Amino acid sequence: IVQIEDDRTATSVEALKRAILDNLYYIVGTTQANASNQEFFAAVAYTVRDRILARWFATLACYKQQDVRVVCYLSAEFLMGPHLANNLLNLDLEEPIRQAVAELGRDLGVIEEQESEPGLGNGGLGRLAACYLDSMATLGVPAIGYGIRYEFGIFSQQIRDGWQVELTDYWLRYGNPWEIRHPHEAVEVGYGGRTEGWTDSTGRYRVRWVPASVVRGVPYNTPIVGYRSGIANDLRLWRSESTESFYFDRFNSGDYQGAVAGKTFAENISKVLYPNDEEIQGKELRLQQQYFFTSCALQDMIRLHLRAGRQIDTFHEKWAIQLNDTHPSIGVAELMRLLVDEHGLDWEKAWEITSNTFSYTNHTLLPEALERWPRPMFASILPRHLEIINEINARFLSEVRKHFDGDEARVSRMSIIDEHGEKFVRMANLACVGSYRVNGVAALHTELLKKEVLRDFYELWPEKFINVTNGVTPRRWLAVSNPEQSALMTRRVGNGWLNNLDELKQLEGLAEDAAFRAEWRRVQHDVKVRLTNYILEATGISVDPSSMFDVLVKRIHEYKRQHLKVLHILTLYFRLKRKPNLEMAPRTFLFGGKAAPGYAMAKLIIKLINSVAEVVNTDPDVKHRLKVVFLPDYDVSLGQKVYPAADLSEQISTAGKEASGTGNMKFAMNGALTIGTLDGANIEIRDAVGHENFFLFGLTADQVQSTLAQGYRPRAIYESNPFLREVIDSISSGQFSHRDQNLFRPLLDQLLNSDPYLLFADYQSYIDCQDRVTEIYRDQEQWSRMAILNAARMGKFSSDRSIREYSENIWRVAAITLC
Ligand code: 26V
Repeated sequence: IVQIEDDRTATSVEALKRAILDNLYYIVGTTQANASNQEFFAAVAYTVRDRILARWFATLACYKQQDVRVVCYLSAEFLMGPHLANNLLNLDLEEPIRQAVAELGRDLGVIEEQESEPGLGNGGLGRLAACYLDSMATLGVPAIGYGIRYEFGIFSQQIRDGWQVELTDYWLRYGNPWEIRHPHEAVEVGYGGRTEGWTDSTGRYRVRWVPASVVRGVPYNTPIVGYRSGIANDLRLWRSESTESFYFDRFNSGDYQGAVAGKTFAENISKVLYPNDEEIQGKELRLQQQYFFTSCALQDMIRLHLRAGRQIDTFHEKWAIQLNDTHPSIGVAELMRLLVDEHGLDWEKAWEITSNTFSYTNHTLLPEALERWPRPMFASILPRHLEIINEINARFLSEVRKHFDGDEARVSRMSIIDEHGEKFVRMANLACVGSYRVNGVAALHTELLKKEVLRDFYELWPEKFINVTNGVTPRRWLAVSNPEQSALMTRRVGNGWLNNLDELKQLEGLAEDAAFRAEWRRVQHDVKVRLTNYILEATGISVDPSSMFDVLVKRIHEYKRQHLKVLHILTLYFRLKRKPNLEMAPRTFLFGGKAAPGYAMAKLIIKLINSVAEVVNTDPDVKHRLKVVFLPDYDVSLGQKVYPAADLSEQISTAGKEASGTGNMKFAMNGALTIGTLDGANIEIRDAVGHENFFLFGLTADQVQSTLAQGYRPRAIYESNPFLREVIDSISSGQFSHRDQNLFRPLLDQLLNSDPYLLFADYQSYIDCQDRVTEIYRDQEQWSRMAILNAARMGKFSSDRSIREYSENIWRVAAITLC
């Protein structure tokens, strides 16, 4: 290795200035005087990337040399958020870059704001994948993230007349300085066609798949830098492109125009991320996407495996594949196809390899979110895979029959093919059968998987099931997003918490230190002023930074119960209407989140929030004691602004519905107090921070079940609770919809007649709990004590802990240090 301190590696302020100007001129193609902030951002990003490349190559060389098992995290979504600030922190380049940028006449904060975030995910699941990449690079876990380089990420959201409007997210408009395209590592992926038998030279019967069309997958690599670990792992996202011979038969018959039309099909596959929508179920393009990136990933691993001089039959010793939900679970059949059809292994050996390679993480208990593909559609897109799945299924079901003699009802429930009426391929069943570990994402969630959703599989293979509670990275979610509080904590306990979050335990004692509490509140106030300015700019609404910031940000879904929060706001509103001089500490209610474009009820909830905001914010009787704000276009960047400023974190899903939640962790780490149900990871957060430092309300998951089983009648609750009645009646009277009594009818009818998420059952408990919140908030000293204890006790919820558990209990990989 040639060691040269040059403009691409040196980190003195002078060298960084030269490097930025050099990149601005020769790569971006502009001059310092003419460069927009956007162009300047690109030059800074290239300057940082240059300083990553050496570690990137060293990391790969080191993995090769130590011959380690590599984790491949397969995920249809990676919700990375902007890279620059995070890379600067992890590389310890923040101060020299800040100074270099300043000396070139620009402000680093302004430059960072130029980066358009890669929104290649919907929410929790995609953001979890991003936190896990950060932790793997920090801990030195050899890892590759595999996914799709969508040209359009999650839509961006505008609010017009209170309604959500979706716009496309063309995040690549100004280019992407972080990625490097590797066309020489492209692979081919087939679709459709037929299968045929043949006999190989040893006389063995083999099957070959003759696809009708083939697309090319081209990898784009983005470095994932660990926090001061010297390590940079790879995120490999695949773009679909057309091959020269997309429609073989059309080329052969001279139909050049028709053949070129195939480009559209190929280029469509990586075009756009699907929003979590009821309507994805059964969409051909979605299955084509899933197969596309999964096949690309597996071919890439096999290529790397063989290139390292290894035999194919040791594949499972060197690769651990984590399936992030069922989206990549077609990989079980694809690896079998590659091993049996392409590499000539016999079925038993191939199955031993496959079933010792995959593990599956489940992320949802909602039955409507479990993936199933209509069998005819599956057969037309992946005919060979259906044959393979049938063979896997036949062998599996005979094992089930052996184990549970004669229990045909169980056999039919466990079958990978749903044989009732219209037939389906059940992807969760395929994932369970093909994996050596299956995990849920919080203790309650894993218990419910074992008891309900995957009960049959648990009874057959109890040893496969394990819990790994989610975590979030304290680098992005504390250090990058909340520099003020981070600095305060570091002044008191040093900076060891950045890669050992348990060290914040040392703050516990300071909860009793009045001077520290005062400092804590000063910092919190500054952070709230920062958000206040943003809110004014983004919405035109001015809020009071000394009011309580009560925040509910997450995807809009009925089970998350944003509308329960609305019932609370209106309850307070009518108290003020009855007694305009009532003493009430001012509260600012902040909402944010996207509704799936096809999810009418979620969109109506957004309209309801905005309609209530319009009335409450302008009512002179309220005298600014209540402010309701819907922040448009909630994404990672906005999350980074919101979590630090929150006083109260709303985690109010119906118990038993939220698999884990991860926003709950981001809030508490930043010192917000939680009001929440016993759902998902809330339960573990409450145990960690202390029951006395958490506002608990609502039915338990068991009580939810029994309430529904006993014939739940929400209308009876409405009739017997005058406050609830007043709120519901006011909405139906048109008080918030310019007298239109029909606008919110679908929502109200559902609540009164079925209320599947039990808002009415939890209403009074929620209101009473909110009144306790109000009471405690009046005592700022007490509130600060509780906030400090929350922040101090969140060590368990660092994604570093989660990744250690995956490494030890599932992947059996050892972290390495650089050689
Ligand atoms: C998918 C779908 C698809 C069709 C119908 C509506 C619907 C609703 C939800 C989903 C969820 C997809 C999986 C997901 O994002 N799960 C989230 O994963 C997080 C990370 O483990 C976890 O914290 C959240 O609780 C969980 O909802």
